[in-house]
Amino acid sequence: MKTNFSFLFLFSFLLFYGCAQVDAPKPYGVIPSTDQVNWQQMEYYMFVHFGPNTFTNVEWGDGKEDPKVFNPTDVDCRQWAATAKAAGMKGIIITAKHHDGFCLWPSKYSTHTVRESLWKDGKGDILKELSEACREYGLKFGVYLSPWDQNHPQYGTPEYNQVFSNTLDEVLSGYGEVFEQWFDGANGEGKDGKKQVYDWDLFHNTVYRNQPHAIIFSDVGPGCRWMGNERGVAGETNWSTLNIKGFGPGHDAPPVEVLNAGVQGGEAWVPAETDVSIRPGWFYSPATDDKVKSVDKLMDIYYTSIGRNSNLLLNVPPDRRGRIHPTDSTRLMEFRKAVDESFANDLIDGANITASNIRGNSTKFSEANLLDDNYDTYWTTEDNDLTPSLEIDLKQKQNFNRLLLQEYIPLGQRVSSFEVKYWDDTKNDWADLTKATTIGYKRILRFPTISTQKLKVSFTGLACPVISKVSIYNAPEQFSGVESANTDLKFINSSKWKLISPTADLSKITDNDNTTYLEIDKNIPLVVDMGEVFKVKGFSYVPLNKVQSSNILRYNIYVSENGKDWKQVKNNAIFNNIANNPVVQDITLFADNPESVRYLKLEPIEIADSGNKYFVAGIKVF
Ligand code: FUL
Repeated sequence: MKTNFSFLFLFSFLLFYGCAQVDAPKPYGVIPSTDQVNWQQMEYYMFVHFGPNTFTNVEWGDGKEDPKVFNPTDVDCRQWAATAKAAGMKGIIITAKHHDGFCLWPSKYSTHTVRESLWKDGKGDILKELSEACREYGLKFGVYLSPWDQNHPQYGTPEYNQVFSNTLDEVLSGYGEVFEQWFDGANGEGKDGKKQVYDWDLFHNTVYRNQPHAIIFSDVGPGCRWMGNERGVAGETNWSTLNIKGFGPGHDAPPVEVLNAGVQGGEAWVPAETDVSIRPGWFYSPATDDKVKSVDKLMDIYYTSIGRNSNLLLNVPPDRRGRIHPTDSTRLMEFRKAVDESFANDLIDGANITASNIRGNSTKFSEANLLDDNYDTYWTTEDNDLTPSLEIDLKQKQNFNRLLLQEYIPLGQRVSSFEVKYWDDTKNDWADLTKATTIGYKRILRFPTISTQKLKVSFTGLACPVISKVSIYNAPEQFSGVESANTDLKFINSSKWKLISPTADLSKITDNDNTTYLEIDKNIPLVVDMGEVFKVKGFSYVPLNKVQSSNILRYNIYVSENGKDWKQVKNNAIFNNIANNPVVQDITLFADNPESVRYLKLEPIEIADSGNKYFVAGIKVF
């Protein structure tokens, strides 16, 4: 009896001592701050674009709008918060001030605010109502503030930086905790064409002085980064690290391809955030009521954002009442249901996992940690084992089509690639299933449904992999999701069209294929002859679907009945936000009284990438 007891004691001591002796791996490269880890775990939150543009059908107001255009009839920020909560989101970021300079709170540093509007007789404050609603619903509150301000009289002078810093100070001290400060890098002209050199150090200091835990978003962080497009597609390879020295937001940002993929071994931890709108534009317009993204499209975005090591900031713009439109809220609930159903049942529960190596053979780092729901426990290996693998035995044949992996990012992003094989009964051997590059905080792979009992995941790390979670799901099959075309517009048949200028193949812009396009010299206008006179309301310009490429930014439009006498109907007009969001631009020329038109001339003035050529992937006339 006595001997047994001592033996047990010795055994427990050795076991404990043995475990305690094995140290965790050292962090690899740069690592996230605790605030960045907490932020990454939010995964999904709402963007709200609201302001004068909600009422004027434009994406970028020019700051000359009468503040009285902002006149929502029934603002209900609690409805926004309730919707976000029910959608499974963790917070809301609001456009407190967009490029038109209009402040959604009664700022003492501006005369272009809700105070000057008719809403609540000028006594309202959207930031107050929304921050309170977020607290009530247990959501985090964040703010978007555009340094570019086309209204402020001091924009373009050295004094403006202090004005903007005061404005920030006001917002960040007046409404409780702010989890994210969203800085739009856009830096256009202000009144009288004045340009501004932003004082980012001043702005950042103001944020951290007021909100030490806030994550600062910009093209280059420092808290998190823009991932390079507004389509919702983060890089298949997506490092949370980036080289930032010598770069800045806006004009000074690294190329979009770099933002999309991050930089392996980059000098700072600046994880990706995917900002994308549930509608084609960022602001509400009745014209997009029938263009709310489908559940399939949203699911696709889920996989290309959250499933690719990025947070998802989904924009849901309130309508002219100041409420989330029923179509959008219904879609959000359907989307949540689709996500919940896809990830309801983790088939790995109860599986046997055998690792090729366990660090110090310690239970502290064993495969069992992959199965629990504690992010802070993980499986890892000896330092020198950069290519370990996991064999997963599901104990019986299962059907599945998704694999989810999570690295424990407090020790850095370490996995550079991984391969997945399945056990093929018919061949009695392992067969290739899929492979990918980075994992990061979360990676979800989709593949056609497979039926097998065993799976093998082989990693290649820059340092020994540190994996917190592996999950396997059989999600209902998804479509890739294509946005529906605008069915409202009646387009003129192009079979009799001729291209007057340039001399080129017309079919490239009439074939409804957005991947075929013309590349035209900037000084040559696009002139189309429709073959006969039609009553015309407007036209659609289909840009090439590639961010910051040679799409037309500013343009003139002329129309003619005979090809000799031209009438200018647009002068120095702008395809708003086309650099970052190159979606089809439907432009109304004659809203109420369609005019007789046979010839259309599109004359580019400025190209989105400032180049000398421009792209046209399609032209339609309605
Ligand atoms: C861009 C802006 O120009 C758009 O209007 C929108 O606010 C988007 C989120 O950021 O840079």
